[in-house]
Amino acid sequence: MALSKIDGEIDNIDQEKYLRQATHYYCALEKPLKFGPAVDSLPDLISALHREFDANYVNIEMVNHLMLAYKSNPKEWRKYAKFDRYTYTRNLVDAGNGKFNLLILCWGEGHSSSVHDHADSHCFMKMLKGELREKRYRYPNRGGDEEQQQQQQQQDHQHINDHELVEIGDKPIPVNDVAYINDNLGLHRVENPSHTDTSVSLHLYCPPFDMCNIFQSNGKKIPAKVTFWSKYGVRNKANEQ
Ligand code: CSS
Ligand code: FE2
Repeated sequence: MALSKIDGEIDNIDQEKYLRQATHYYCALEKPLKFGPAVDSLPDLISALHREFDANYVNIEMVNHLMLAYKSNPKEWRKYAKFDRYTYTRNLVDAGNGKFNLLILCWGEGHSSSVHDHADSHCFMKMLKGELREKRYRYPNRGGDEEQQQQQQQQDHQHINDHELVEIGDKPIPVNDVAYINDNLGLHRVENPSHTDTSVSLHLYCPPFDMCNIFQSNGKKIPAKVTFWSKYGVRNKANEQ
């Protein structure tokens, strides 16, 4: 299991490189750590995250533990859960002193994201209500380490067009589970498969980002700005950050 370090002293490029390397082999924990702190409410979770991010390094396993240890209570998160008829919404719950963003995402019936990356940040996604399905894809043409080059060679050998998105996973995320992804692990597309029920998820991104990339099925990468639908329970009418 990898530990990841976020250190203000290293510049952004080093940090990006560090995040890619440090989290390449990371597998999310399925159960909370045996001796990790208890989390009894959403305010508790937010305080514990602030304590965790106070240090100039961050323990990704501990963040995963905290997200898993919180058990969804709609009374606590309802005020952040604001839906739109046409698209999923991103609602800021806490800006984490600039070190992380905690968001509640609200997915109407059948809503989905584009295929996207996470700007070299860590992404934790915890289900609060309903269902979400996550499809993963290999990050197309990501230069880099030996293993990726080997994968690329295998695909070339199998005559897989390296420009097309290659699906590498498809799974449902049940309520209270936590999914983890970073750009090393690939891209994803998230969908509420239900046509009768909404879903709600809690996302932690560290470091925070306001741009990511979305991908067409031919692998073409398009930069996209991400915006907040509401902040701290208050609707952002301009739909801007
Ligand atoms: N990354 C997407 C949601 S799926 S993790 C977003 O922040 O909008
Ligand atoms: Fe995502």
